[in-house]
Amino acid sequence: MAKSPKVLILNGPNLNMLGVRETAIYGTQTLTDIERLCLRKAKDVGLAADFRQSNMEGELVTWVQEARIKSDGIIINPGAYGHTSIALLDALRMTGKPVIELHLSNIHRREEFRHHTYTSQAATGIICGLGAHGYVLAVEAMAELINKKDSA
Ligand code: CA2
Repeated sequence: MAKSPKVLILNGPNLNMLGVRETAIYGTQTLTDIERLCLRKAKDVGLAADFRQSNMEGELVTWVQEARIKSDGIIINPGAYGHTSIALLDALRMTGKPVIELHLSNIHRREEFRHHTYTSQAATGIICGLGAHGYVLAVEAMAELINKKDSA
């Protein structure tokens, strides 16, 4: 049987604190709850998911670099690094893989400094404001992007 295509799901700084504080903005689900949702949906749509979180920019950059060889697509909630990290943008651009950027909150309805994200310049598509469900939608969309590429 052929191996399932692989999606790397990355989470940036402070997302390990989900469900603990600021639940009015980010919801009550923990990152572990979200991981479970993603793994279940990935299985449904025939993807193998690798779900990770880091508070360190360099570690995220290294994981994105590795995805060039190890993964077929990347879903990333870059957290605040989305607003600041040209390094992450450069790494995402280098992958040549479909990239979905995702934010739990609607960053455009929040403080002005959250309206711009560098990383979105490398994204095939962006989801924001749909809470944890955004991750499920992103996995579904990623399966379509990968399958479309395979049949092209
Ligand atoms: O809405 C999102 O998913 C964000 O990427 C979350 C980031 C924020 O900096 C972005 O602007 C939008 C924050 C990560 C979560 O931070 C927490 C802080 C306290 C308690 C729980 C999470």
